[in-house]
Amino acid sequence: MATAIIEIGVLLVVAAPTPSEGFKFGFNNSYTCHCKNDEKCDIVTGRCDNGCLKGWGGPSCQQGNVALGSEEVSQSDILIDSYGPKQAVDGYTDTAWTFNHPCIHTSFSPWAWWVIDLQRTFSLRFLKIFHQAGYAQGFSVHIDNELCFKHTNVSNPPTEIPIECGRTITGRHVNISSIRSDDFFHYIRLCEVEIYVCSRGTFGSDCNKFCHCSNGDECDVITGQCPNGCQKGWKGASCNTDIAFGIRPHGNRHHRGKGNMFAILQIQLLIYTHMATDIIEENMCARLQI
Ligand SMILES: [Ca+2]
Repeated sequence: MATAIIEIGVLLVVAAPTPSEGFKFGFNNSYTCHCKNDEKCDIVTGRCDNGCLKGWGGPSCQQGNVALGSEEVSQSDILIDSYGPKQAVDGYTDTAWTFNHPCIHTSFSPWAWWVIDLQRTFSLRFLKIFHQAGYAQGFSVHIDNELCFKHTNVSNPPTEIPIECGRTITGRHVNISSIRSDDFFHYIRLCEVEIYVCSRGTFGSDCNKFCHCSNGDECDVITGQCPNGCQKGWKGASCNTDIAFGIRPHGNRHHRGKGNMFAILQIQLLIYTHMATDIIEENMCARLQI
C-alpha cells in the first residue's frame, strides 16, 4: 500500500500540468491543447471554453494556419511599401481598407500575383481568402504550380472565400493570381490568406477527427488513411477503431471526466493495477465504464 501512496502523489502532478508545459488531451495525452491564454482544454475533445489560440481553429483547436506571420511572401509588384505582401499574413482579416492594417495592393498589371513559401511541404486542401470586393474576379490558387481552385463565376466573389482544392495537394508554395489581359490597370487587394493544416493525428475539414498512424505518421486530411498502417491497438480505414473496444467518441480511449474526478479515477485504477498486474490501464477504464 505504501507503494501505491507514493504513486498517487506522482499521478496528481501529471494530472495538473502547468501552462508552460502545454496542456495535453486525447489518447495517451498525445495531443496538445491550443486554447486562448494557454488555458486547459477538454481532456477528451480538446475543445476550449474561451476559444482557440490565435492561428488555431476548428472545434478541437487542432486546425493550424501555417501562413500566419510568414516572412516568406512576395507579390508581383508593390504599389506602395505599406501595401506589401506581409499584410496578407499579419492576422488581421478586415476587408475594409484601413491605414493601420491595409491589405496588399499590387501595381497595375494584367498579371497580378501573391505567393507564400511555407518552407516545407504540407498536405494542403483548405484555405480561406479575405480580399477587398471588386478586385479578385477570376482569381486562381495554385500549389506548387498545380491548380487548387479557380473562380469562374462572372460576378465578383464574396470578400471572405473558404476554398477547398479539388483534391489534397502536397506542396510548399501557394500562389494566388489574377490575369486580366483586357485590363492593364488591373490589380489585386488581398487582405488575409489563411492556409490550414491539421495537427498530427487529426483529420477532417476542421481537424476534429482522430487517426492513429504507425510511427506517428500524418494521416490523409480527408479520409484519415495512414500511409504505413495503424498504430498498435488501432484498426480501420482511418485507424480510429480501437481493436478491443470499437469506435469511441473522436476515436479515443480517453478517460472521461475533468479535474479532480479524473485524478481520483486514475488513482483507483493504479491501486487496482497493483492488485491485478496483468491488466493494462486502458482496459480497466473500459471495464469501469469511464
Ligand atoms: Ca491582413
